[in-house]
Amino acid sequence: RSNIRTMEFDNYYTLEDIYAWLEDLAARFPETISIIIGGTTYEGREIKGIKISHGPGRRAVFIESGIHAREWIAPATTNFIINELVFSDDEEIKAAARDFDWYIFPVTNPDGYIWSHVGFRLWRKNRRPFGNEFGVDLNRNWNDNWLKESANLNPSSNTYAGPGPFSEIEARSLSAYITDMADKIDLYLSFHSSGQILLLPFGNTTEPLANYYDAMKIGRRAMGALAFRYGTPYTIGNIAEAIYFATGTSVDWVKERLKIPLAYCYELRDRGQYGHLLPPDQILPTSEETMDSVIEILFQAKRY
Ligand code: ING
Ligand code: ZN
Repeated sequence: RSNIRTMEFDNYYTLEDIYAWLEDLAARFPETISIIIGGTTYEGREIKGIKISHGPGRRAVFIESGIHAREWIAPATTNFIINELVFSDDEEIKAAARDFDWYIFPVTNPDGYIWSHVGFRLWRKNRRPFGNEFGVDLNRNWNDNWLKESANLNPSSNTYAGPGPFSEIEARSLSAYITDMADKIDLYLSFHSSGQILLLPFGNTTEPLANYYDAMKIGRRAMGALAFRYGTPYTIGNIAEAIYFATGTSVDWVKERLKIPLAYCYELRDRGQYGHLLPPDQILPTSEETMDSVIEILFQAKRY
C-alpha cells in the first residue's frame, strides 16, 4: 500500500501505515506540513515524523512517542494529536496549531514497534543484538545520570541501559536532532503507557528540583482538563516520587542538558486492567482526553 489518506482511531496501525499517512499529509498540505527525519535505527529505518508550521519565528512543541515498542496507545494517541492539529475545527486547537511549530515523532523506536507486531507483542526495547539477547531500553540510554538507577548492564533485562550512554543510534541521533532546535522548544512531551500518571523530571531524586512547583501546578490543571471529559484520574509527580527511580531517560536529559522549560512524560491509560494491551475501543477516548490536557498545558504555560 503506497498511502493511506485517513487514520481511524478504532484500531492500531502498523509502522508502514503510520509512515504512509504522514507522507500523505505532507503531500496534501505542502505549505504547512513537512516530513522530518529525527534519526536512524539499528536495522536502518528512519525515525520519521512530521513538522506542522504556519510560518517562521514560532516557539515549538516537541512530541516523542513510542520509544517503547509495546506501548501501542502512545503512537495511536500521537497520531490523533496530529490529526486534530491538521483537521480540527475547534478554535483552541486551531490556535495551538497556528501559534506553535509542532515537531512530532509518533514512533521513535521503529524496529521495536515492528517486532511488537510481527514477533513478540510485549517487546519494549530496540532490536540491536547482544550475543543471544536483543535490545537496549531506549529510555535508559540517554546521557544524563546514565546507569545510576533502575537500569542495568544485563542485555537480557527489559531495562538494559546499553553498553554506554547514547550507545544506541535511535537515542543518539534523535538527541542530536533535538539539540539542534532546543532553543525554540517550550514544551517537550514523551508518551508511554500505562498507569495514568503524569511524570515530570527528575528520576534520580525525589527532591523538587528546577521548576518543580510551577510544572506541578501546570500539570495539575492539565490533568483537571483531562479528567473533565471522561473522569479519568491521573496521579502526578516527579518520576522518582510517582513511580520509581529511573535514569538515562529522555525527559531528564532534555530538562537537565538542554534546559527545556517544560518536559512531561505521560503514562497513558489504563491502570493495569489491560496495561499495554489496551483494547482498541479505548484509543479514541484516551486520545481525546489527552489532547484536552495538551491544550491546557499550552494555555497554562502562556501564563507561566
Ligand atoms: N514507564 C517509563 C519507563 O521508562 C518513565 C517511566 C518515564 C521513567 C520517563 C522515567 C522517565 O520506565 C514505562 N511504562 O515505560
Ligand atoms: Zn514506556
